Amino acid sequence: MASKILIIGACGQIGTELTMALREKQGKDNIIACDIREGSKELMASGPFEIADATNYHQIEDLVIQYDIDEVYLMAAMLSATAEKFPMKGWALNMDSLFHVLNLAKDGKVSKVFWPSSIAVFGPTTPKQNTPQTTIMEPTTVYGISKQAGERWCEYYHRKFGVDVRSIRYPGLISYKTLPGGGTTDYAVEIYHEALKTEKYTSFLKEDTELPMMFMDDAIRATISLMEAPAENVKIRSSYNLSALNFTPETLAASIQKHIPDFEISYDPDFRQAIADSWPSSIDDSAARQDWGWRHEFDLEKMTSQMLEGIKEVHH
Ligand code: AKB
Repeated sequence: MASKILIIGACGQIGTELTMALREKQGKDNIIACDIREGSKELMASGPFEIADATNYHQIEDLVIQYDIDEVYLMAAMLSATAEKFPMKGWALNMDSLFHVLNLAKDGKVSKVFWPSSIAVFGPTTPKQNTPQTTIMEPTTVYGISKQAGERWCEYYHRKFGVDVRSIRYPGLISYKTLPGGGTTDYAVEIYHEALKTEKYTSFLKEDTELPMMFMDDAIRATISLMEAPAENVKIRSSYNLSALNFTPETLAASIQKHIPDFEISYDPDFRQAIADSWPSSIDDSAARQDWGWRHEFDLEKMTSQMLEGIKEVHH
């Protein structure tokens, strides 16, 4: 029998596509989507949806009982740029929601948990190129501190209580179906929309700021394959490094210019530059490749073609 899955934060950038992909794979009635507000028309029409606040333990527990949930994907979070503006709110959302889900698993109410971490767990003292799985981690953002603490708690709950929790340190995620909100890597999505709309974009990061990135299809495939991996293959219970591409605003603009020759980029860095400067430029993900067979499929050229086509189809 297919597992019953609850996706918390189902209307966000990752949640929307994860919900659709899992519904396609496991049947729409086995995937219960919830969020604090309604999402895209496509998501709302695709299967069961409930309004719930990730920081309210009882609301989440009620859904787990009502739908007899086996697995929870906790995708609700406040991202890096917004959390710098609302530190206490960011900390509360990111940590409270995680404890609720870990405690449900510890008490035997759900059997498996997915929780997303991020490259934001790293900081300025971390080796910047090909950042190892295990290395110095001194994050300097509220979001990064919450993700690093979250990783420690995931590993603790696994070691101490046997909780089957699995996690990925996502790089910046590029998608066309749902916009990201409040992240430092969001420029790499906005740029495609503006290229199609006005043939111009002003980047809030400098031209040579290199960051690890990934196309959403790869991220969804990675997430589902980590969750499907036999438990004994999941050797890391904090969070796995995951990598696909690394690029700068300048290289991204050049890949768009191959399709839209008149596209122009300019630069006006803001507070997000300091956040980006504290993160790695590239990531060593050999543990994920070895333990559960991770391979990325999208390179920069393939992603740019797909993004431009996808945005035209969905938004124009
Ligand atoms: C952000 O920019 O905050 C996120 C992330 C890298 O976790 N996209």
